[in-house]
Parts: sequence; C-alpha cells; structure tokens
Amino acid sequence: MKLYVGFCIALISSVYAWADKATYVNQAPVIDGNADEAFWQQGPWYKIDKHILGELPSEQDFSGRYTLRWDKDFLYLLAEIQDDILFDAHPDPRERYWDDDCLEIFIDEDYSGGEHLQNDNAFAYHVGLDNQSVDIGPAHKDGSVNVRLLNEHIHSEWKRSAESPFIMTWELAIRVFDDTYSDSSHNKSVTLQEGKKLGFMLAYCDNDGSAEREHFMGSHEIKPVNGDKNLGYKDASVFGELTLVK
Ligand SMILES: [Ca+2]
Ligand SMILES: [Ca+2]
Ligand SMILES: [Ca+2]
Ligand SMILES: [Ca+2]
Repeated sequence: MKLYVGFCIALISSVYAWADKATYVNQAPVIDGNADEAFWQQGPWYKIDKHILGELPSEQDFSGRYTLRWDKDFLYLLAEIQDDILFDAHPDPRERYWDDDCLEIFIDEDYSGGEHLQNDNAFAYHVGLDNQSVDIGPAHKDGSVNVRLLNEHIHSEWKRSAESPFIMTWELAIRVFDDTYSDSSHNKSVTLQEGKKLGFMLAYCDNDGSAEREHFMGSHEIKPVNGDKNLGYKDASVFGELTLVK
C-alpha cells in the first residue's frame, strides 16, 4: 500500500513538475529567424502541447516546440511554430494583444512564484507578429492599468519556411530582469550564471480570424483553479523550473 501511495505521489508530481534546461553557448546566435547556428539543432526540444483555453487545435492549426540556450547576458529561445493562418487584427501592440497571434514568454527571475499581475515579481511577455513585447506593469498613479511595451527586454525575429508544413522559426534573445525592475529607473539586466534556476513557461495565443483567440496552448500543465487554467499572466507559481547548465 505504502509503495502504491508513493508511486501515485511520484506520478502526480511528475505531471506538474516541469524541469527545462537551457544549455550554455560560447557564441551568441544571430537573431534573424534562421536556425542555422549548429547548436539550435541539438535540443532538447520541449513541446507546446498543453491545453489552456479554447478548443484543442489540430496539428496543422497549431503545434509548436522550443529549445533554450544562455550566456551571461541573455536567455536565447528558439521556437518552431506551425500556425495555419497568421492574424494580427490590432495594429496597436498594446490593444487586445492576447487576441492576436502571439508567443507568450513567462519569466520569473528568482523562481519565487507568486502573484505578478501588476508588479514585476515576474513577467509575461506577449511577443506579437510585429516582434513587439508587451506586459502589464504596476498600475498608473490614477489606478488605471499600465500596459507597457518592453521591447528593450526582447529582441525577436521570425521567418516562415517557404515549403509545407510552413513552420515559423522564431528566434529571440531575452534580457532577464529581477523584481527590482522599475519603469521609472535605469534597469540593469541580471548576469546569468551556471546552475541558476528561473521560473519559465512558454505559450502561444492562436487566432485565425475570430473576434477572440481560438486556442491558447502552453508548455506546462497547469492545475486549474475553479476550472481556469489561464493563470500564467497573473500567477508565477504555475511556471516550471528552468535550470541554466553548461
Ligand atoms: Ca539565427
Ligand atoms: Ca491556427
Ligand atoms: Ca520573482
Ligand atoms: Ca493564427
């Protein structure tokens, strides 16, 4: 019986305990949407196949995977995304950005977890098809919501292959900021080191022409709260563990 209970606990924790690894690179990738740096092909690849919102898409409608690298200045992300229709209905990158196709990168520098909707305990960068990054920050003085462009945090470029299955190669260099980040001061990004653990998760908002996004798929299984799995934008406790290794 004890063995059985132990097995069940191990099984449950393996479902929810995500442990990604980013490997060190001596030479930074050229951020151009071409994965022709040899190290990108070495993986490990992690799938973006966990359902968060909407209907479950077919593979052609949406599928994706990613791999991670790092050096002292940046976390590098290569995502391969298959999306049948690219859709960007809102030219203002701060308007309903979650209802346009976007890659959503969740980063919690110290893996503290916890609430982060209107503070900088963690970031939920929505990177649009125009390569601009947006996240909500601390509220304005009058209490209104502060939707910020954070383009200095992320350099993003993508290209779509010219042949079927028309995969988008999305290449990004991400500066990591800790929870002392402030919109009003000059911020220095964190110097990354071997063994460092961050909170991390990746997702894709897929819309193919509807008023609202049709699917929201993520890399990490999220334990629902009152049936809701769309928690990453406000709660860093649903992120997984990312370790920087050499
Ligand atoms: Ca490249
Ligand atoms: Ca789609
Ligand atoms: Ca934090
Ligand atoms: Ca789409």
